[in-house]
Amino acid sequence: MALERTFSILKPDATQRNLTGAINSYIEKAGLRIVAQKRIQLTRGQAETFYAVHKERPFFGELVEFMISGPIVVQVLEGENAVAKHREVMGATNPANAAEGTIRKDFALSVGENSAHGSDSLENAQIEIAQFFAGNEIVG
Ligand code: DAT
Ligand code: MG
Repeated sequence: MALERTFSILKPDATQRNLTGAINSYIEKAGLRIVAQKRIQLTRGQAETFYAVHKERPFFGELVEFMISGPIVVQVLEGENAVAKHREVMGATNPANAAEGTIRKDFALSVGENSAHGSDSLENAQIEIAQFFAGNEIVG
């Protein structure tokens, strides 16, 4: 087991429905510590850069529009196996496929408006964290 940090977003559907505290409680109950957190409004450019890996996908335009449709909360989560643990507590991308008791099962509205983002690898976690946080903003 390794102490890791991963990058998390509470998406616009979560801030709009005032669910940030409820989702944070799932994160903390999973044993992850929120070691950095801020509420921001993404610019279109930031959203396009963040999701650049999906730019050829048919849903890219819709994804960017959604991500800039309201405030988001960006976070750094720390814990043992944080990347995999956070993916597990988020549940599957499509809430219809998400396991019971996961964030997306309990809160997501659709595959697009699915309440949460989590890094998919330690390497991507480091890249994503660096896009939104300076080192001195993360206090473990
Ligand atoms: P995840 O967020 O679980 O890592 P992903 O990286 O495959 O999933 O996709 C990024 C986001 O894009 C996802 O959270 C929601 C949106 N998305 C993915 N597949 C989609 C689809 N088929 N239709 C609409 N939006 C989709
Ligand atoms: Mg992904």
